[in-house]
Amino acid sequence: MTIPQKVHDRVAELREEIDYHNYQYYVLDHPQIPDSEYDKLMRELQRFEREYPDLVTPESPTQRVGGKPLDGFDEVTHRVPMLSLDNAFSEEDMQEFDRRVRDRLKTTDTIQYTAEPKLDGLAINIRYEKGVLVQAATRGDGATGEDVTQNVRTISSVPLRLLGDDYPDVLEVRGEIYMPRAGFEAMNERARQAGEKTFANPRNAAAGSLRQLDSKITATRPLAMFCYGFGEISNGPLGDKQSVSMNKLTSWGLRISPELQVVEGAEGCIEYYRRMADRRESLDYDIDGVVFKVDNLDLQNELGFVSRAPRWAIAQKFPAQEEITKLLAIDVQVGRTGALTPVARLEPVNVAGVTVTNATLHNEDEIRRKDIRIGDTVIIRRAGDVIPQVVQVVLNKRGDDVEKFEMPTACPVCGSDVIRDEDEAVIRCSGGLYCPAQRKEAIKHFAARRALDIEGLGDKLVDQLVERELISTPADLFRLDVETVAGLERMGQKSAENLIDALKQSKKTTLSRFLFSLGIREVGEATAQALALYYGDIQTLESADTESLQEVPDVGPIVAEHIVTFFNQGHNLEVIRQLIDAGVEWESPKPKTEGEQPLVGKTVVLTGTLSRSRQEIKEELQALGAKVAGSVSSKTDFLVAGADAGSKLTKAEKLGVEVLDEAGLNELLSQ
Ligand code: 9MJ
Repeated sequence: MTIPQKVHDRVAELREEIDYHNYQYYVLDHPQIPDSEYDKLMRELQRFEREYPDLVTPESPTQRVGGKPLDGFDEVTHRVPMLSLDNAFSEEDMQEFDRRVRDRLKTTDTIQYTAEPKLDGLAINIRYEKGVLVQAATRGDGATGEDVTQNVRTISSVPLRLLGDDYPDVLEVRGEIYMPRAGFEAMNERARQAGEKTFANPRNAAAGSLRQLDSKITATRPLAMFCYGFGEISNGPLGDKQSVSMNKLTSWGLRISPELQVVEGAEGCIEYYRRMADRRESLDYDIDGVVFKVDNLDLQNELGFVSRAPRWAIAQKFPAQEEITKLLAIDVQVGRTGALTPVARLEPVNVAGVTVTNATLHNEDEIRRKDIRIGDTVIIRRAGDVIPQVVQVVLNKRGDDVEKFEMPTACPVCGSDVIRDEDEAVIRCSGGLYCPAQRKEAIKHFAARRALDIEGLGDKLVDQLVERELISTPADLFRLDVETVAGLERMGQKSAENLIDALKQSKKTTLSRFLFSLGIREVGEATAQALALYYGDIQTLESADTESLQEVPDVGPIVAEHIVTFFNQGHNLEVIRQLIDAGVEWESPKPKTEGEQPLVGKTVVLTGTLSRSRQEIKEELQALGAKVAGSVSSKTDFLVAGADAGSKLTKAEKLGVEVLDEAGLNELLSQ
């Protein structure tokens, strides 16, 4: 069948456009079009390829999910061995490393190092020939690994074809495949709901996903990749520095860490380590340390290797996020929505700087699946802002005196029957607001910092107020007086006055906070904000039907159903009325004013090496309302240019875009 030239042209155009948008999305973290537009482009390309199968090429963006499941993985011999890293466990180790580097190089000059987070995933080597991905292999023992090409092709942040035309004929990039924490938690939650096995941590989940023989399964797993190094490259290195070579990769559509930076000497390394340690919990992926590499490639060559690790690199490790302790007892907590959650009481253990005494066990099925018994020795994990979890039992430490756990058949707080929905793993108390536990939790949620933000109304105080039957709904809070509060345990005249004052102040709020504070099931902060913006007032929302609700971004059929159910309950409407009568009020939502966000409407581009990570600077600029773009255009207001700035600087100068150095940036940020 002859294919019209028009079709050839359109298909080529679509592929180029899709590759470009992948690059904007995954590499620059700066999408140019909404997902729906991207999907349209994909569908159009798929239609052409269905109609003209001869047009399909392996590197077409439609061809990520491979054909038949494999019987096993082939072995791959790495053309350049994949090294491991030496570890530093303290600042002294780090200084010692820098001293060794300088001694070997016989220099007293300050050494420049690249600094980047050490991802806790799986090392991979990806080979591109003439810009096309031809092979991906695991590290294995460093000399030979496994061919996981089919699986790596399913990872959206790995380009199947490089962008531009100035890449070498053969380019092997190395990096880490990992699973972002949010994706990991969501995947485990789905598995838990479906009664399936969960993964212990994101690393295991990434490893398990990459070792699937059926790439259709891998394609459903939220994997991602950052590049950090090189294997074989035709015509030698990409630049004279590690940092320059790494930045080259981004221009071809490969992703590097947005935290990558060049630092000066041991001091710069230690400063970077401390900064990343502070930010560790807030990153959306697990890191187990930071990696420093001598930036100058000639110096790297001069230093060479010992056994299997380069002398020019070191990993400075963070404290572990998993520890072993003993499970002393299992309590059952009743949450705001009545869900009964088994909670492990632990022998106190320090996990990455925090003493952990409790961990969630999620639900009964999870306890069965992991065969967790009271008295067991267990591995617990604490990462990010997620509640500590029991990962697994250390079976060879199990004694004879361990006890199996049974979930209660009545609510441990109010005695109501418990119910288990057919398709849910959760057991719930049927008592509703009759149950003091649910009442307490609803009021704590109402008072929380992200809700009405009632300062001084702590959990213990709420417990007391409910137990003494002084309040039973959030609206009752506003009927409290100083005298009553002053009579409570651990309260005096002054703290009572402060609380009543804080209650008064909390009445001035925003619609989105108010909606969040009501504790409607599945309505978190983001959804509350979307609802507030969409409806503008509570009356319209109260009478919205499920159809209208699903017009709101992020609201699906289940959330819509929860919202309608909530506003159909007379007692909920009554509480809302009482709150408004008590003086709770808000202004109609409006965008932040220019005074709060002086950079609204400004587009900033960052380039070159700056003294702080791009990610950090980007977040600060965004907080002031600026848009941070990946490439310079006539719409750019400022280019912030650090050391070794390249083509973006040239382009900005050509277009007459204002160029700022680091001092200029700081001035912009201090507005
Ligand atoms: C990780 N895991 O993030 C290296 N790594 O370099 C980084 N690993 C590495 N570099 C040479 N950022 C061998 C391993």
